[in-house]
Amino acid sequence: MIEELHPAFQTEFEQVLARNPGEREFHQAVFEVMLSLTPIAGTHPEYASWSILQRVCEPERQIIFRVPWVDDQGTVHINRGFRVEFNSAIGPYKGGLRFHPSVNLSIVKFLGFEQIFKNALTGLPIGGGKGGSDFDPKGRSDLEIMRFCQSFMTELYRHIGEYTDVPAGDIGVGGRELGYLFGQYKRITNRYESAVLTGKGLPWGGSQVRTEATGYGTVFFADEMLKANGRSLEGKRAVVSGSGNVAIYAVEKIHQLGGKVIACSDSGGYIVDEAGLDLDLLKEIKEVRRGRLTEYAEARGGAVRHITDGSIWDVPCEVALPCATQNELPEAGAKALIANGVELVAEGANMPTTPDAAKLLVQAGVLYAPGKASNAGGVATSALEMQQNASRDSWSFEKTEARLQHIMETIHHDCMETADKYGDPGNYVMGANLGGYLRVADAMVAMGVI
Ligand code: NDP
Ligand code: 2IT
Repeated sequence: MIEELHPAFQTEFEQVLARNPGEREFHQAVFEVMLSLTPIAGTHPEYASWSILQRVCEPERQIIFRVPWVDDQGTVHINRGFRVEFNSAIGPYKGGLRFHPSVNLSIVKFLGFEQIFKNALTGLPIGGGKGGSDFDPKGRSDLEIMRFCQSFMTELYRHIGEYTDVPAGDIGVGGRELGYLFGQYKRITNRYESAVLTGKGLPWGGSQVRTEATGYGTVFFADEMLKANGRSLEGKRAVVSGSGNVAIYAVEKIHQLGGKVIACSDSGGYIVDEAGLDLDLLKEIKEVRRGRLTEYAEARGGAVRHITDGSIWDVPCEVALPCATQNELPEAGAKALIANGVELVAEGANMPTTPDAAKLLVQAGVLYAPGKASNAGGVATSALEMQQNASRDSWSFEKTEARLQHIMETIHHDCMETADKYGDPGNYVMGANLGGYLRVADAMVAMGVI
């Protein structure tokens, strides 16, 4: 694996392996970025002399804390909380909180590392960070969720702030959780510091379009990729994995742009609805009832298949958007997609495609966008929420969506331009990683060794 890297970066990668043993996802994320730096190996002596790459790979601060809470039966539970403040060269740390039993330091670090470059690509002044907990919200009552969020914030509050670190949602953290988190922050600090968190509800400092932003942004990006190749979403069959926040609004925007989404999934399996997903039903089940996709199949009767074995990537489609979680699209999935004639894969999730799968897609000529570029609409709209909070303003849905679309078009343009300039036209992975890296590295050089 390491031989694929330019010799100039091999020692750095070996150091990352040695300093962060066992952190598989973090290694994967670092490797992908280092691979994309090949065209600048040896071209920026100031990066080498300031040890930019080594510093980028070492978080500025890592916080791990105990989160005790009491369930409805009076039993005490102990979870682990994380916040990795990775890089603040271009702005306060910014990135979501994930509540999922699989959360560990490696996962938080891979997410925080990717966030650095994603946030730089938005063109907005936000650094990179990520956090979360191994807490499992499934099956918990509202009161249990509230008590957990309050306990989590009782430690986190001392580390965050409008000018320091601004968390938001991610898997398992949405409007409900952010409400409890913001309430506890406000109570402890006695400050109505709106821009300390994003993804807030509209009546208390939230932004229009933030709920929709990641899914919409991913589809705007996919649309740009198709347009750049003389194609469009009109009439395309699409498959979207996941059925959470990102997936639901990716489905909505695909339908608005004339495509048809025929399959989505949750951790219990996937559904195929050849008529096109019924979005109202999906929202009712997932956003209101917090239910399972089996309920969708039950409600639609025999017309819909719920499949618990096999893979959603076996469903033939032209457009595939992985919007669930990391490494959910493996080599076998890529092979199935290619065999069925997929034209485009754009990542709504973070690092959903394994390195082997990504290689196959690119070799097969599939248009392939990494999450850093294609899912940046969520965090970009978070930065727009911070702007509105700072100016005590609130923008219309139309204005905010137009800003989001423009940002996604600009990211697409910048990725293309970087890939062209560095000799690999059409390579969105290289364009995103290298483009984001150069912005952060130049800021780090300007600020000296800190
Ligand atoms: P949600 O919690 O709203 O939804 C997650 C969805 O993915 C659910 O359908 C869930 O199924 C499924 N899922 C999660 N983990 C697994 C797993 N291990 N195996 C199978 N299915 C799984 O999260 P989001 O929609 O917010 O996030 C989805 C992805 O998008 C993540 O990778 C996140 O990092 C990324 N992202 C999110 C942004 C945002 O603004 N929210 C911004 C940019 C990226 P189930 O309910 O059964 O667990
Ligand atoms: O992965 C991501 O970009 C997010 N979960 C959103 C982060 C944010 O701060 O809005």
